[in-house]
Amino acid sequence: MRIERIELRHIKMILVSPFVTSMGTEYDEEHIIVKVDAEGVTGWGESVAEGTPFYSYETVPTAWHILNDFLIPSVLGKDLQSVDEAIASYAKVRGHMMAKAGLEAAIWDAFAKTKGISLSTMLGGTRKKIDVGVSIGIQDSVAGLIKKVEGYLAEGYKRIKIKIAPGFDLQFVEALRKQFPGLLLQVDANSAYRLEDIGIFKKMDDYGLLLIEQPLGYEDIFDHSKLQRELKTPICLDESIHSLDDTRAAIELDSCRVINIKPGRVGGYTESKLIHDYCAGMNIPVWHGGMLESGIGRAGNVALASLPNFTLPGDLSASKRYYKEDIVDPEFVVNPDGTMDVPTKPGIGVEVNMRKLDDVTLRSVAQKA
Ligand code: OSB
Ligand code: MG
Repeated sequence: MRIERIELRHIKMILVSPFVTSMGTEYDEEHIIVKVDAEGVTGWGESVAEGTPFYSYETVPTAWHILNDFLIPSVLGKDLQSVDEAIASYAKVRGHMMAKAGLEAAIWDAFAKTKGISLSTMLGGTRKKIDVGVSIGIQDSVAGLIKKVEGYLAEGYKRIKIKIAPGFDLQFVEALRKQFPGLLLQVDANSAYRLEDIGIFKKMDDYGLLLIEQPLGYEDIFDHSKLQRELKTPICLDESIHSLDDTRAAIELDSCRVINIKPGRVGGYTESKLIHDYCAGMNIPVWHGGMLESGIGRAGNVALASLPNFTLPGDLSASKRYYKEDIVDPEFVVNPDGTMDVPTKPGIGVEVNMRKLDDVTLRSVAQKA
């Protein structure tokens, strides 16, 4: 498959409501859309580097630079036989996982379309529907949170995740558990605590949470092992995991008992699959995280989440939970039973709506072979 042209688009989409976490408040989401043209097929990917370096050191400008100056030139004009060959051509670039994942996703899509199969099939997916949950930002009040949760449960969502931060934690967990005794509930701290805060987690340990996501440092594996040792509730790592090697370290040290897989954080679907397979062999459940993607990124993520060891519901919610209008047709919806359909058409299986994509594009650049 000869790579003839690659286009980048810096997009900005306004969230339906501000997303508040321990890292700050997001009103909109900036990402990069990657479009690869290759012998009559078009592959689409989304790089989830954000406008700010608060979740990850990568930002839209750093990912744009790495894509434009290093990754794209390494694959442009090549007649690629496989996704692995594309990855090998830029393997000497260190880090910048979100930049790499955006390009890799577009190449996966183009290959799947060339073969006429869905991305789910090409990745080894085994499910036609996946279980989905919703990630809720920090709310002003307990009453407000309960109302939000009621709304999402009525839409079918199978699992609720709430963001926590010091001072905005136990009261919310306690209130939700009281109101919804059987609720599948988990929390995400985005690295807002230190090991000295163990007392808070010991209290949280009694509320039957599915997991506690990334309580400590965003690169830490060691202190999490000390915390996990003191808790019944599984710790799940997000920010600290950038590769299969990080995953092995975290599992072998018992730093966590669940892994959140985000392709953007680990450099793409290929590394995600390696982590998925390793965890399957170690009896470690995985689930698919989210980065408030547009429908382009979401489509590939839903395909990845159809692999067998994604046994916990993902942060893969309906398009309308994030944006008034998505940039793909059809938009992603949640079925009343809390599942989402895995697209079956070739590649990512949804059409990019060019008019809507143009509306959210701030700037673009293209390179031709
Ligand atoms: O930590 O999982 C996270 C969004 C942006 C950055 C980090 C995170 C999140 C979410 C949202 O929790 C998940 C979603 O896309 O629904
Ligand atoms: Mg997280």
